[in-house]
Amino acid sequence: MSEKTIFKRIIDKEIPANIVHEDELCLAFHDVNPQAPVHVLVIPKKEIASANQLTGDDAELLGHLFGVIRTLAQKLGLENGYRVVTNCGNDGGQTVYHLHFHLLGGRPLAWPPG
Ligand code: DGP
Repeated sequence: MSEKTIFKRIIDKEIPANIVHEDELCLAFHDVNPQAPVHVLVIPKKEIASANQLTGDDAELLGHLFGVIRTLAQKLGLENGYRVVTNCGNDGGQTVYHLHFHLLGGRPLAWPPG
């Protein structure tokens, strides 16, 4: 059996995280290495390696995750806007192979990304 990812260990409460939201489908917590004044990760509890592994069966889950993102953006004071990012694979800069959405805000964010 393959090893648990760090995010699965956070879901299972084996390691701590600064959790800002939890429900039956997902978890959201502050990124350990924030790139903006607000940098939260929103992850499904379902083990999906990346956006590249999503299927039509995950449509409802994705809708739920984006609803949580919208609620958190409001709760965290991002009324000026925010960015949602999912890094996918090596060239995408993904380091943890458990699907996650970065919610970034609290300052103007440059475009294009590096
Ligand atoms: P990515 O490069 O898209 O796979 O982003 C992974 C993010 O996860 C990165 O911004 C740092 C964050 N991260 C990695 N390990 C931990 C951890 O143990 N706790 C928390 N809170 N964040 C972590």
